[in-house]
Amino acid sequence: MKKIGITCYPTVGGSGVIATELGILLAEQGNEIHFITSSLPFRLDHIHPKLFYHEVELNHYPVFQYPPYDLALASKMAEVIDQEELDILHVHYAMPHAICAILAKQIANRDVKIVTTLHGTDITVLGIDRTFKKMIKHGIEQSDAVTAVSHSLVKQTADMLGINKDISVIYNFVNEKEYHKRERTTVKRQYGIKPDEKVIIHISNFRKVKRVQDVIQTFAIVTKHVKAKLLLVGDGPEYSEARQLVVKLHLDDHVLFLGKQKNVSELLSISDLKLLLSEKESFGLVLLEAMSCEVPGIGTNVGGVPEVIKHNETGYIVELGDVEQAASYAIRLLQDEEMLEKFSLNALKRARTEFHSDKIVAAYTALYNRVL
Ligand code: GMT
Repeated sequence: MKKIGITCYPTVGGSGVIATELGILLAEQGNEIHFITSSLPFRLDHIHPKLFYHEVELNHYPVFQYPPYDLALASKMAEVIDQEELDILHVHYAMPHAICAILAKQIANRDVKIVTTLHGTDITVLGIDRTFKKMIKHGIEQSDAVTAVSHSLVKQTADMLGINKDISVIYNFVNEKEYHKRERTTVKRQYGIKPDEKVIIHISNFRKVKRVQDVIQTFAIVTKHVKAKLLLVGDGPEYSEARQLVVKLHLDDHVLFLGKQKNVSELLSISDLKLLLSEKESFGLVLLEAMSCEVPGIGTNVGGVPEVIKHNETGYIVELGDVEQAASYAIRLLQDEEMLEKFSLNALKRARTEFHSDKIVAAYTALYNRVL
C-alpha cells in the first residue's frame, strides 16, 4: 500500500479525467490517494475511504497583482507530503505542476518521489512561448520518473527540449464501467434522430487546434450521400464560428449543438462514427472513449492519434485538413453495415486489450515501485 498525492487541473479535459480515474482505481486497490487540486476534480463524485481531497486555497491579497496559484499549490503539496506521509507525488503536466512538486519536495521534510505525466499541452505551450523551455526541461529532468501518453509525445518532447531523460509511454485508458455501449433507442428519438439516420459525433473543447470547421466540412460532404445527423458536443472559443459555418452550409437541420455534456457515453451509444480532425493531439482520449462504446473513429495523422486508431481496422487516418478523404472514408463505412459492425467490434476489442484500465494501472504501479 502506497500513499500517493495527485495533482492535475481538475477542470481540464482528458488529463483531469485520467488523473482522477487513476486515483480512484489505485484507491480501489488499497492505496491511499490524496488529490491536491484547486477544486474537486469533476469525476471525483463518489466517496471512498481511501480517497482524500486537499483544496489549494487562493487568497486574494491586495499587494499581489496576480493570485500566486503555483506557490499556494507548492505550499499545500509540502503540507500534505509531511502530514499524510506521502511516498509519491504524481503530477500531471510539467508546467506548472512538476515545478511546484520540486519546490514542495525542497520545503517538505520527507523524501517524496515525483512522477510527472506529460499530456502534450506543455509542448503546445512551448510552440507559442519559448521562454518556458528551460523551466519545462527542469521540471522533467528533476522528476524521479516521467511518463507520456504516446510515443509521438516522447519524440516531440525530446525534439523540442533536447533532453535525454528516459520517458516511459503509458497510454491513456477509460473507465470501462462507464464507457460501454448501451441500448439507447429512446435517446435517439428524444434528439429527433430517425431510426434510419446515421449519427456522427465530435466531442471537444472547441479550441482552434480541434479544427471543428473541418468536422463540419466533412459532414457537409457525407450528408449528400448518407442520411445522417452530426452531434457537436462541447463548448469553447470556436463555438460561434462553428455555428456560423453550419448556417452558411445550410446544415441547420442536420447538426445538433449539444454544448457541454456529462454523460458522454450515452451519446456515444447512439453514435456510429467519431470524428477528431485536430491539428495537435498527443493522444485523443475522446477517440478511446468512443472505441470503448463500439464507435470507430476517423482522426488526423498528427501526434498520438495513429497510435489510438488502427487505420483500416478500428477507423481511418487522414492527413490534416483533407476533408474530402475523411468524408470518403466516412461514406464508405456508413454505407456498409457489415464493415461498420466489424470496425465497431475491432474498436471495442482494441479498447479492451491495448488500453484496458487493468493494464494501464499496472504499468503506473510498476513505475511507482521502480522509483521507491
Ligand atoms: O486537448 C486539450 O485541449 C486538453 C488536454 C488536457 O490536458 O486534457 O488534452 C491533452 O491530454 C489528453 C489526455 O492525455 C490527450 O488525450 C489530448 O490529446 C491532449 N491534447 C493535446 O495534445 C492537444
